Amino acid sequence: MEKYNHKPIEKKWQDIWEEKGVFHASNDSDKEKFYPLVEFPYPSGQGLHVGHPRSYTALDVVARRRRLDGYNVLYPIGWDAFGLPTENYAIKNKIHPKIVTKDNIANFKRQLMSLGISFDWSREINTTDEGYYKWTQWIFIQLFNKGLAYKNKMPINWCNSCKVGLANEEVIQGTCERCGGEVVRKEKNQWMLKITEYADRLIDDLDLVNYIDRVKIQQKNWIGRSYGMEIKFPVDDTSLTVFTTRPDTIYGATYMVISPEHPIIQEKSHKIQNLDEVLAYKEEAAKKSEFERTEVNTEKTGVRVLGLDAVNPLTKQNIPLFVSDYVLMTYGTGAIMAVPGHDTRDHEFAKVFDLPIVEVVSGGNVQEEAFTDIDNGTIVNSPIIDGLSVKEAKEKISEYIEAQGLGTKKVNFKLRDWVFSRQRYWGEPIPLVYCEKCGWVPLPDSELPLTLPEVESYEPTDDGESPLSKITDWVSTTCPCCSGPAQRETDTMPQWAGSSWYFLRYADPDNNEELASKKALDYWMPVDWYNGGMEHTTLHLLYSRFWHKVLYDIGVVTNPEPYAKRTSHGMILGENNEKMSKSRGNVVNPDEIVEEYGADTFRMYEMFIGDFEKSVPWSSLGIKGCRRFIERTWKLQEMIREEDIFSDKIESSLHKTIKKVTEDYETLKFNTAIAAMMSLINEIYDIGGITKKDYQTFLILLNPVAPHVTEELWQLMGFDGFLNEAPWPKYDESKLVESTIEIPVQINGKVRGKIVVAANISQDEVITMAKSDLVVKDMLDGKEIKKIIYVPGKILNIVV
Ligand code: ANZ
Ligand code: ZN
Repeated sequence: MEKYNHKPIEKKWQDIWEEKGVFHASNDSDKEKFYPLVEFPYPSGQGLHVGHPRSYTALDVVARRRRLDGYNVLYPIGWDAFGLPTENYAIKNKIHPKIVTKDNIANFKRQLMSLGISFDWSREINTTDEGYYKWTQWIFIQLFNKGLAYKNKMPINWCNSCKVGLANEEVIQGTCERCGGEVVRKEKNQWMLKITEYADRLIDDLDLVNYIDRVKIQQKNWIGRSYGMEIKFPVDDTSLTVFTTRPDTIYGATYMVISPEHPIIQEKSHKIQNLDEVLAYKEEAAKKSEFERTEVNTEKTGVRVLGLDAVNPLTKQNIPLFVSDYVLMTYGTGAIMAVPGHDTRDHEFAKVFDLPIVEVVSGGNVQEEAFTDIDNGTIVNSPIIDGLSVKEAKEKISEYIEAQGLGTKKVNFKLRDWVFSRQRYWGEPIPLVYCEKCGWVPLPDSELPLTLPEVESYEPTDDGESPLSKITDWVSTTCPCCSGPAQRETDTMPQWAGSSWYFLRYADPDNNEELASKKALDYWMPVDWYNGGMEHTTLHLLYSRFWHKVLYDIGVVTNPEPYAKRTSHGMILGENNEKMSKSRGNVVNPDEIVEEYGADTFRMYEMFIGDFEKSVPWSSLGIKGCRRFIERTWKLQEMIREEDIFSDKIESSLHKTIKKVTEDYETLKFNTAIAAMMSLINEIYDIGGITKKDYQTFLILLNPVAPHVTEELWQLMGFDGFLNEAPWPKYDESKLVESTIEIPVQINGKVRGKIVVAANISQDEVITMAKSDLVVKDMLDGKEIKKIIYVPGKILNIVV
C-alpha cells in the first residue's frame, strides 16, 4: 500500500470531474431537481478567507449527498464583482478595475477549484460581464416602468472621504462602513427604489418560507411594522399630525416635539419669535447621524418654539412645542406627542427642560423613570379609558379619536426606500436618459447593455458627481422618445444590484434574449436551500426578495419567494477567538492548509470545527486530528477481511452511523456526523478488520465531506464505476438496536460477573446464562435463591 499522499490524488480527481463535467446540471432531466445556493463571493484582492469554504463546503456536502440520492443538482457559483474596494484599488494603482477584477477572479477560482467543491463551473457568472449586467439594467427599467424607481432630492448620508452617498445600512454608528470616516447629511438628487411599497408582503410572505427563526426575526425587525395612529394636534391656526403607537397615553402628552427639519418651521417662520435660535439648532442637528440622534441615554437637547401654541386635543390644555433632534423627519410624520411618564426619551427630555410628567398608566414611579411596561399596568388620569389595560385602552381610545375626527389608525414602517444611486465608476450604468421634453426615458431593449465607457480617472468629482459625468460625449445622446438632445444618467447602481437576482441567471446563464428562459426558471426555481452569513440577513436578503416579487408581479418568475429555505453559518475566528484580520496578523491562508494537509482534510476540518451556526475559533490541532482520521480511512485498505464475522460485529454500529450521517448532513450537524464516523472507524480498528462491502458503505458516507480520497479508494478497491454515481446507503431500522448487551450480575448487591447476552433476552434465559458463568455458578453453589431482580438490559441481581 502506498502512503497517503493528498496532492496527486486531489489533482487527479479534480481534473477528472472537470473534464467529464461530472457536476454539470442538466436543464432537461426527468430527475427531481435540487438547487442549493451559497452567497457568491466578492473577489477581493485578499483572496479566499477560511470563512468562505465553511458555507461552500456545507452545501457541497448536502449537494453531493443529494446527487447520490438521485437528484438533479444545480450547485452554482459566480462573482459579485462590482464595488468599491476594487475601484479604490484601481484608483490607487491606476489599473482598470476590469483588470483588477479579472486577476482577483482568477485567483479565487484557482483557490475554490483546489477545494474540490462540486460547483457547476459551466454556469459561472460575473456581475460585471456585459452579458450579465444587461439584465440588471433591464430589471431596473422594469422597476422604472412600474413606477418603483424615482429620483428625489433628499438628505443622504455622505462620506467626505469616499465622496459617496451611502445607504443607511452602510453607516455604522455614524461612520462610513468602508473607510470608517465621518458621515454627514447632504442633500442630493438620488435614484430611489420603492421597496416600501412591498413592506407588507416582505413581512407576510415570510410565512411561505422555511428560514431559521433568527433570520425571520431580523427581516421583520428591519422592516419594522408598527401599528398606531396619526392624531391631529391644534397648533396656532393649523394643526400638526403626530404618529403614536400609544394613543392610550394621550392624556399624558404634556408637550409636543417636532423634528428640526419639519416644514412648519418654514411655513410659520414669521410667527416664530425665536426663529434664529431654532434655525441655529437645525444647523447643529444636521451634523449628527440618525444613530446619534435617536440613541437613548444621550443628553437630550432642543429649543422651545416660541409663538406657536399647541393644544392637547383631549385634555384641551395648552402644551409647549419643542424642536429636538431626537425626532426624525424620516419616520412617521416628523412630529410626536411627548409622554414623559411612559416614554424613555421623552422622560429624559422632560427632565432637562423641567416639563410636567403625568402618570397615565399606573405601576411605576413616573417621576423617577418612564413606566413602559405595556402588559402590566392600569390606565389612570384618563377620563374615557380609566381602569382599562393598555391593550383595551388602545382599542377604545382609537375608536373614540376616529369618531371625533381627531385622527386615524395608521401602520408605519421603519423600512425606507432604497437609495439606489452611486456617484461611482465601477457599477452598472443606469440605463436612462433625461430629455427636456420627455423627462426621464429608459433605453430601448435593443440598446442594452449600456456599457461602461472608458474614463481617464475613476475618481468622483469633488462636488460628488460620478466620474462618468466628465465624459461629455458619452453623456450627450439623443432621446429614444423624440430623438431630440438628451443627457445620460451618470450615476451607477449600488453593489447590491447584481446580487439581487443572480440566482435566476444560474438557471440559464448564456441566454441573450431573456434574463433566463421561462422553462429553465420554472424548472429550477425556487432555490431549495440558501446558506449565507448573518451579515446579509437584512439587506441582501430583503433586496433580492423585493426584486423577485417585482419580477413575480410582471410574470417573469412564477414563485412569490426566491428561497424556500435559508440557513446561516457562524464566523470562523482566529485561534485567539478574535476576528481574523490582516491588522491582527491572525489570518489563516486556505492555500497553505490545502498544500500541507490537503483539501479533504481542510474540508473535513471546516465541517468538524464546531456547531455550524455558531462562531468558532480556528485550531491547528483540530486540523491534525482530521488528517489522522483520513489516514486511518486510507489504511483500512489493508484491513479487508472476507469472513462475515467482521461484518456481524459492526452491523448495528454501521446502520446507526448511516442513520446519523444521513440525518446530520441534512440538519447541518456536520460535526456530529463526522464524530460518528470517527467512532465507527475506532470500532473497526478494535475488531481488527472490515469486509469489502462495509468499507464500500463507509466510503460513500464519508464521500460528501472528503470526496477525493474516497473516490480514489473506491477505484483502488475495484468497486464498480465512480463513487459519485453510487447510491446513497440505506439503513435497516431493525438493525439499529444493539444485538448483544453486557449485563452485570450481582449477588447480594455485589457485582460478581458479567455476561454477554442477546439484547432481547427474557428473564428466564438471563438466569440460565448467569448460572453458566463459572464465578457466579460457584457462588450460587449450594445456596438457596431467595429473590431475583432483573432490570431488562441493565442488571441482574440475585439474593441468596
Ligand atoms: C407617544 C408615546 C407614548 C410613544 C409612549 C411611545 C411610548 P415605533 O414602535 O418604533 O414605531 N415617534 C414617532 N415618530 C417619531 C419620529 N419621527 N422620531 C422619533 N420618535 C418618533 O415607535 C413609535 C413611537 O416613537 C411613537 O409613539 C412616538 O412616541 C415615537 F408611552 O407616541 B410614541
Ligand atoms: Zn424626448
